[in-house]
Amino acid sequence: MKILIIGDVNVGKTSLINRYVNGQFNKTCKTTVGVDFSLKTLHWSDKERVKLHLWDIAGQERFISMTRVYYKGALGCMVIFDITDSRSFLNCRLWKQDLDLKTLLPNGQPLPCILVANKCDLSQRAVSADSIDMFSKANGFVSWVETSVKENRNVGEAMRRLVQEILSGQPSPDPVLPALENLIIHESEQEQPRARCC
Ligand SMILES: Nc1nc2c(ncn2[C@@H]2O[C@H](COP(=O)(O)OP(=O)(O)OP(=O)(O)O)[C@@H](O)[C@H]2O)c(=O)[nH]1
Ligand SMILES: [Mg+2]
Repeated sequence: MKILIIGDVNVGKTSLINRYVNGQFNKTCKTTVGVDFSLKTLHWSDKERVKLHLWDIAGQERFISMTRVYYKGALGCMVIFDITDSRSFLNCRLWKQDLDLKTLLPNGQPLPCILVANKCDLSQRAVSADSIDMFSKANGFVSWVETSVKENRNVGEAMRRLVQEILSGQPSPDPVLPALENLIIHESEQEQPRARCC
């Protein structure tokens, strides 16, 4: 399942992925150039796993018009901002517009997209919960969540919520959509170790 992580420069996209995938946080993180990829297997339930392909798109990429290529085939998206930086918050509208302009699910619906208010460990907040709530509804986000990648608050919850939205996507007569079901790997279907020959 391909998931996009987008938002302005310095909001914490790479840090969030690093926390989610490796359980680590670095105070100094190099700015991303282009795009990075990470893989994570999410244990969805006792018997089901979901393989996540996380695409970490550099904040600068909104100006470079390569995003259409990066967005291709994605099933969900996180748009992240820094809660101490109101410009990064307002720019989430531009990210969402860019996404909606260039992507559609196989059933013709827009991609489920969650708004993530990061760095909530910092005291100098520039955006209130009420404005985030209004903004989230006005711009068609499925929901929003406050995170601190630094203190590991709500990172896993945000991803789970997004995956839940993706998996509960509207049923459609489109023959491509049943493929959504195939995103879940049942434990009993795990690859058995193969007898090696030669
Ligand atoms: N206090 C605090 N700092 C954070 C948090 N998340 C990330 N940071 C810091 O924010 C800075 C930028 O983080 P990155 O993950 O590189 O940001 P990015 O969104 O990937 O930026 P680009 O790759 O340039 O688009 C780094 O110094 C991180 O350590 C957080 O939750 N709290
Ligand atoms: Mg980055």
